[in-house]
Amino acid sequence: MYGRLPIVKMLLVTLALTAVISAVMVPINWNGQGASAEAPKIDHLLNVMIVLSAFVFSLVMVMLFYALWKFKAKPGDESDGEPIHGNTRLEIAWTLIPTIIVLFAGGYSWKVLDDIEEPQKDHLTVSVFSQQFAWSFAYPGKDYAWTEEELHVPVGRQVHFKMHALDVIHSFWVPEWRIKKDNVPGITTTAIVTPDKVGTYQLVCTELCGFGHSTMRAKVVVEPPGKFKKWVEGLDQKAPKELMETVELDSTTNPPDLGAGGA
Ligand SMILES: [Cu+2]
Repeated sequence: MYGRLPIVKMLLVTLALTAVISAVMVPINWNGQGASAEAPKIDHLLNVMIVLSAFVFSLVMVMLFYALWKFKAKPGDESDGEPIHGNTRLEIAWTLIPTIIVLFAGGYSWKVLDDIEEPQKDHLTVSVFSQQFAWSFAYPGKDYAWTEEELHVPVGRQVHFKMHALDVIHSFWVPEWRIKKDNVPGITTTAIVTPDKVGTYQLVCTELCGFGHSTMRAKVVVEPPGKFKKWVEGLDQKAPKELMETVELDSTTNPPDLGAGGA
């Protein structure tokens, strides 16, 4: 028989390998500059996932190389392998460990999502309209001041972007904000973002939506509240009737109330 597996040694090697991989991968700035209150939480979540993945990868590699080294047939050994059937301890381990990892990853992600989507009382609502291949935006009050190709938002205030796709599926993404949300014809989806750095960014469509997809961008300006207010007041276009009709027609489905349940 095999004798006892050096489980403690294998585990130590696994942990050491996990530490080495994590030390290389975690310091890398995968998402670039962050410019929202949500960004650090999402970046931290990504780092936690990297460490978990490094652990799983290391565990598999250590067991694979141990098996290759330990159970390699001697030269000239033509005999059959040992007739074995099942290994209860091993099966419990390979069921339990992944279950714990997946439940932890799911629970932690849930907590982060719940956290960053917590609505603030003083939030600003902006309607986003996407169509092949352009973005436009409507602001509340004053008959919905409307603007094309340029989005302004105040710094330090939570914004609820209500998304309306006019033709096919598009996706709203400002890399520095981290948040990404599909715009789906027929329903209203909502992205919740709290921009926390003044600056100019780019809104990118991240859903392949046709020939002009790669050009479907808009300028995003995050500015102090006073400047933002002036800018909105200076807009002279009103949202076209057809656009406001989609707002009424689209059913509000998102974000679903976490924990609301129901059949
Ligand atoms: Cu698009």
